[in-house]
Amino acid sequence: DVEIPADHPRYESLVTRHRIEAGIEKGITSRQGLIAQGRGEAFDYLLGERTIPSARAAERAAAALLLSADHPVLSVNGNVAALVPEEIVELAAATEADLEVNLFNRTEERMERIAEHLREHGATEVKGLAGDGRIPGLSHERATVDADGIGAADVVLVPLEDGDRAEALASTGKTEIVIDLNPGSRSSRSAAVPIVDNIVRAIPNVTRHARELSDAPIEELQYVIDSFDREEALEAAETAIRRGSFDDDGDAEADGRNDD
Ligand code: PTJ
Repeated sequence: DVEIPADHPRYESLVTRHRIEAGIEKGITSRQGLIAQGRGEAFDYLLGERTIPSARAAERAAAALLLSADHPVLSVNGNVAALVPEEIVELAAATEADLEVNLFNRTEERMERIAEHLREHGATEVKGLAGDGRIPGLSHERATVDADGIGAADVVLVPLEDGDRAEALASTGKTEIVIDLNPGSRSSRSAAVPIVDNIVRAIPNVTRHARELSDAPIEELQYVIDSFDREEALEAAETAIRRGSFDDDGDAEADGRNDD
């Protein structure tokens, strides 16, 4: 194992990267997951590796949506399982949502390993292995879902999703919450609630909001949902990326983020 000194200026980012590597070694993350992580890191760096205010609002709206749903489902892929296994199980418990393993590159082996990994982190029931439902408009493997999971859901959280699938899922009329650091991705653009934040920060934040809102009346949940403006949030994220971590001269801020 690589030892990462806790005082390294980019500690969080290096730990996250290492978790993806470990996920590949364990057979839960795909090699494409590494590429996806690299892309995410670049956006996160430009965002200043922090939760911007518009993402915080999206995270609160996501919590309210999950709490007010009849059948919420949290979709788990190879990157999610590697990065936030315990945290996603906690979010499912806090919002009474189903967990469903749903892979872009579906193999039975990886499906089973991820389900097992989630159980090791406290999940009692993990859906996805039945694969008896389909998302319309997608070719074979990528369309597969559980009929009584994502197939029957009214609200679905899809973190780090491929754009094609995010669009197809949104067009089924389900309310889609996406976590994606790229505000310009088709996934972010097709979501009712796009959360432009690193999943390692986003999931615990949504859980915290869900706990805060757990006793709230439905009117208050609806108010939180209605006051969230997706266009405004996407624009705020894009603006933050364009100028966030650079000063007026175009130099990176001297805060250590450039050290590696
Ligand atoms: O495990 P599988 O087979 O389901 O495959 C999962 C991946 C992620 C490989 C697959 O869905 C894929 O290829 O996704 P994309 O098209 O690379 O999209 C992933 C998006 O997530 C990109 O826009 C990244 O910027 C973003 N992203 C990557 N890492 C993070 C992230 N967003 C938030 N937090 C991250 N840590």
